[in-house]
Order: sequence, then structure tokens, then C-alpha cells
Amino acid sequence: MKAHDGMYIDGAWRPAAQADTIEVVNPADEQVIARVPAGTALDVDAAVRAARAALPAWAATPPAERGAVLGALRDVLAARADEIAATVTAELGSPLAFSRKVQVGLPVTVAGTYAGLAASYAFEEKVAHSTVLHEPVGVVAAITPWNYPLHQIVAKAAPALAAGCTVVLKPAEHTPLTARHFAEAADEAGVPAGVLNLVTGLGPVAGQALVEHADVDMVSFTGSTAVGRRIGAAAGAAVKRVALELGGKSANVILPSADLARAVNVGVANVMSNSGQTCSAWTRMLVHTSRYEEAVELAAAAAAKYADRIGPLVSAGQRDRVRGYVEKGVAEGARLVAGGPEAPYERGYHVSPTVFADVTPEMTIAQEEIFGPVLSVLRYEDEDDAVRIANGTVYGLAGAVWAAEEAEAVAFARRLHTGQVDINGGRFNPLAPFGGYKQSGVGRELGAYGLSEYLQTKSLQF
Ligand code: TXE
Repeated sequence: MKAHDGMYIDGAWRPAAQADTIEVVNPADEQVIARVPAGTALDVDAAVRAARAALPAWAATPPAERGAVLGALRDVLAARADEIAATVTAELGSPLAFSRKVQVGLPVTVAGTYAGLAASYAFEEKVAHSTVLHEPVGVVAAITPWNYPLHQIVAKAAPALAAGCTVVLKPAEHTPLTARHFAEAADEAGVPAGVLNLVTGLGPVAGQALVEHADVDMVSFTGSTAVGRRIGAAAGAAVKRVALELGGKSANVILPSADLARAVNVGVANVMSNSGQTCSAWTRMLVHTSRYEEAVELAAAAAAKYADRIGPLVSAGQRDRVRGYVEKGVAEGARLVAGGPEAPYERGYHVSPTVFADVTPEMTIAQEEIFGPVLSVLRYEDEDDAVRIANGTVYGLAGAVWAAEEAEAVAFARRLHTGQVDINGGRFNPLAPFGGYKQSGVGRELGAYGLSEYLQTKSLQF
């Protein structure tokens, strides 16, 4: 499939109002692979008008019919999985097998869950002598990042469409080509004109215009905490619904009874996956002092195996930012046991898989989101100490606990201030809620929880 040029507004591909473009760069070889329109407030306004005009009919479409359209969308995405995966690899840099299995495979699954949920969700309930209606919030602005370009779009657009909302999507400037595939798939699947619109452009221009548009009812954003804070403030001032999926600094807590080798190996794999560009990555490994050195050795050996398996980071800016953190870790006295700030290859935005030992909780690399293949290993003295360290950041997105007995791990997980905890490795569940405590965000994605974000509640009193 060759996705169309331009922007997708009101069911048609059209040029932007102004001629400016954004370069899309392949991060593996630093070559420009495409140019997409740099949308402005004019394009945003056209897209919001289309979404508003399409809203009444889509909101009134029986939920099972909306589910059927989402099912068709899932099927088109699945049929085009190879082409979309190649596009993700070209603009993000993730290895092709990972793009196919995770970057595309995961959102195909998620789209399928919303095909089912649209049909089964209780949009109308009886509560004693009242009837409660769950109605679509309205026109949704979906602003997405580049790290899982298709998943981030599907995790917003699919529940919004299932709920009966219409959507204006503004994808990250690094990965607009994957977003075009999504819009084309929606078109082919029979999503009616205006129900899903795509505007490409820069965050502070197109993104901001969308957030500030008076006719947008809700903003759903995934990205940095800094931008999320601004979007939350703007939405608050306009009393708009907002959902925010922001950064993380998740702890992987290995209790003394755990299978250490397994916990360390899975933990390292988790951090290196997608070159560390995952908001829920377990970037802090917490190990009891009695097994600390053993864990550090295992982690360093495990990380070295990823040296030629991970892709580059998405951009020169992200690479420089991650290298800056690695340099800061060294400067603040952490012990480098794998990788380091030097570039492993001449071309491409690569960073070596890196492991730091002797990391203390107050160090910058233990507090701030790095968003690269960098693991910090911290030691704890007892369980209370582990809880204090694990909860001792501004974030609360995810985490992991390992113990010989599940019950021991679950008891510990109850003490974590975080939206998701994997017990002894965990397994992805597309129906389970995903989202943050504290500054990791507001609201939840996935499953019925994700759908309910896009609904508002009316009660009929009899
Ligand atoms: O994010 P931005 P960036 C974190 C991660 C990373 C850092 C910076 O730590 O290193 O953020 O990445 C749009 N109004 N995460 O700079 O800028 C932008 O166009 C409206 C965590 O890429 O937040 C893009 O579509 N929109 C994360 C989206 O916001 C604006 C995933 C995200 O970009 C805007 C990505 C504005 N003023 C980065 N400014 C996660 N939670 O998964 C930017 N945008």
C-alpha cells in the first residue's frame, strides 16, 4: 500500500493550506525519506469542522454498527501489517521483526478488542428508578508520540470511535507516515467521512492549535510530562475533558526470594526493547543488598547481548538527550558496567545498551525519564526501603515485582504508587487498564476503562 500524500480531512486527501513541509528522516541512515505538510491552524480548523459535522450521525449509529466498522478497520490493518511495519521501521528505526510483531501486532489486537467492546459495552444502565446513559464526549483531539506510532493512535482512536466520538489526529512529527497508513485503513474500512481526520504538523503549531480550538470537546495526549502539563492547563482553563499518558520511571523490584537470573534477564530485555523508548519501561532495577553484585554482573552480561540487536533512537535530538543522561550518570558517580556515551556506529542515531551500578535514589538517572537503552541498578536494605525507593519519583506509570511466591509479590505490589505492576514477568492484557498515578498522567487507556474516558454520563430520573 502506498499511503496518500497530504492530510486526510472529511474523507478526502487534500493539500495543506500553506506550503511548508516537515522532513521525515530514517534514523538508521539519517536520510530524508519523505516530506509531509506542516499543518497550521487553518488545517486544524478544517479538520475540527469536519469532525463536528460528522458527530451527530456517528454518535447516533448503533454501537454494534460502530463495532463492525472497527472490526473492518482491524482487518485492513492486519492485511497491511507488513507494509505498515516497513513504514514504522523506516521512520522510527525499530528492527523489522519487532515492528511486525509489536509495533503493528499489538494495535491490531487492540483494534479488535474495541470492535467487540463497542457492541458489548453498557451504554445504557438502570440504577434503581433511574436510567443512566453513557454518551460520547464529542470531538476528540488525539495527539500522539512516535515511540509506538500505530499503537498510540489506535489506543486513542479506537475507543473514541467505539464511544461514538469523532476524532482529529495530530501524530508526532517524526512518524507521520504510519499515521497516514492508519487514515487510509480507516477510509478503506468504511469509517464515514469526517469521523477520523488526520492533520500532520509541528506540536507547538498544529498540536497547540488543536488543543486551543474552541470546538474540541476533549484532548487525549500521550507524550512528555512538560507538554502534558501545558495541555492539562489549557484544557482546564477551557473546562475540556483531558486524558494524559505521560512519562515514567518504573521500578523492577526483585525480592530476595526471586529467581534472580530470570528477573534480571527479563528486566534487561524490558528496558532494551524498542531501544528504551517505552514510557512503561522498568528503568530502575531494585535489588536486595545481599544479591546486589550478582545482579549487576548478570545485568551487564545481558545488556551486552543487545549491542547489535536494538535499533537507533528516533532522532538526533533524542540520541543527544540520552547521551547527556549517560554522561550525567558518570559525573554524579554511578558505576558504568555496560555501554556508555560513545556512539557505537558511524551512522544512525545509536546509543549502546548501557547499565549503571551504584546508582543512588537521588541521582538524576534514577529520577528523570531517559527514554533510551539505559538501566540503573539500585540496592535496597529491606522491604520498606524498597517501597520507599520505588515510590520515590514524581512518576507512577508501571513496575514489576518478582518473588518465589506470587502472594508475596502481590502484597508488595499493593504498596506501589503506580498504575500497573507486572507480577513475576507479567503478560500483556489488552483489556486491562493502562495509565499513570502521580505525574505519569490522568485517565486510562485500553479495554472498557479506555472506552469510558470518551463517554459522559447523563441520568434520566423517573
Ligand atoms: O515529546 P513531546 P518529544 C517523553 C520522553 C522523551 C520526551 C521528549 O521522555 O524523551 O518525552 O519527546 C506534540 N501542543 N516521551 O519531544 O514534545 C508533538 O508534536 C500540543 C514519553 O517527542 O511531548 C507530538 O505529537 N502538542 C512518551 C506529541 O506532542 C504538542 C512518548 C509528543 O511530543 C506540543 C514520547 C504543544 N505545545 C515522549 N508540543 C510516552 N509517554 O510514551 C509537542 N506536541
